[in-house]
Amino acid sequence: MSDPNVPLLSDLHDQLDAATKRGRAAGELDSALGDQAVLVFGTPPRAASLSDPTDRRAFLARAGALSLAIPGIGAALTACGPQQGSRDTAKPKEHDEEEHAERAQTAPHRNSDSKLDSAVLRDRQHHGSSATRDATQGAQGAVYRRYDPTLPPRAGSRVQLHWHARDTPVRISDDTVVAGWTFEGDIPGPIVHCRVGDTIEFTLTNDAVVPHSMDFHAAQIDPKVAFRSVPQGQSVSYTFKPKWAGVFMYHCGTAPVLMHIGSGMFGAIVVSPAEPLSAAKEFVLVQSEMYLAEAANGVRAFDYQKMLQTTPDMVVFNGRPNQYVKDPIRVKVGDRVRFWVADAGPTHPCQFHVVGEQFDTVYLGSPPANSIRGVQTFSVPAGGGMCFELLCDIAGEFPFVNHGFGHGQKGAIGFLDVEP
Ligand SMILES: [Cu+2]
Repeated sequence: MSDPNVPLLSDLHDQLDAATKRGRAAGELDSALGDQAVLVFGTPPRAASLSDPTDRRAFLARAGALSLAIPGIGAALTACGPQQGSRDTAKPKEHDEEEHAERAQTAPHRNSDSKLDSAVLRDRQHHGSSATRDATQGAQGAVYRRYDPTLPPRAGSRVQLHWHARDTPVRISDDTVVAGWTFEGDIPGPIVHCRVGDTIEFTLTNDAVVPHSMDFHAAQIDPKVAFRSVPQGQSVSYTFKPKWAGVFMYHCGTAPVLMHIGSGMFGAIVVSPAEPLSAAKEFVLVQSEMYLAEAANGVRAFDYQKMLQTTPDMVVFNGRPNQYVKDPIRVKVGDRVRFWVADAGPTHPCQFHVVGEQFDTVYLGSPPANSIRGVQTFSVPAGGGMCFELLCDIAGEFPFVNHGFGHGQKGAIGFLDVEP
């Protein structure tokens, strides 16, 4: 039975509403937020009665502090307006106090990340668009290339990656070229394959005009240092050892993150478990959404305002609409197929399903643990990754789809051809 003294999460909305109607200024709520506040999951302490205004404010403050408590999330949630922008994540800690004072005096929704980071939104010429000079130049000459979904072999226990962030036009279909912000010139960036405990030595050099960064979801590392933004011509390096198996997204974490992921700066790293899984044909699918402006000079830029509206023009696997319809993934009868499915978003999940087949195993977390059996469809959240296995014991052409068909219809579909 529920305890009447314990506030329910479902009441929070009403409480907030009522507080606002009583004239509580947004600024006052904001000023109650502090970096010391901690988000409490589950039921708050019994002493915190929401009927007491003081306790209610403390509770709201704790809940509201989510964006401050998780580095990067603050930037993602609040960085968005053209006039916003303030804090450089690379600044040393001693500046924090004055930054907080400065923040308290200004608009509640200002960007908690870097001035440089938001440059693209303040730039009048490219206001909220990926159409930089390098991203658009030579668009006519951009050649279509199928993105190979095959999981590459593991490179060894020490993986050295030196990647470049660069703007370049990318042809995603016969008639569409996009103004890409990329890792290594493609959308998605390269597939990385390693094993739990391997050492990844990573360097990002920024060749692009806008600052960029790299956030590996497979790393446990201080994001303020490792995932910091670097301006054009500079590099950031860090090393990590993945602790968990799975498929993990990587992405540029520069504010506004929505703009950078939405313009192509993402990809996947597959971390195989220490104990090998059963032999299989392994493929990597990264779903992403595309929000595109009308073509100008033969290239379509990614459009930040459309990203905010969250109705994509295309939803795609590995950066191209319907590419595996035109050129399917081919296996043989008797093969076990393992799909490592990551969802780069930036916003929508992938309800992954194979028509005419069933997954004998889906790993919800780190394989080989956390498996469930006999699954028709499972949702991979934006920013998440999951491992799907099926045994191909029947020949045929099996569509794999995002079964959220409003999105599947926009390009997140392909064929798995099982040949006799
Ligand atoms: Cu970026």
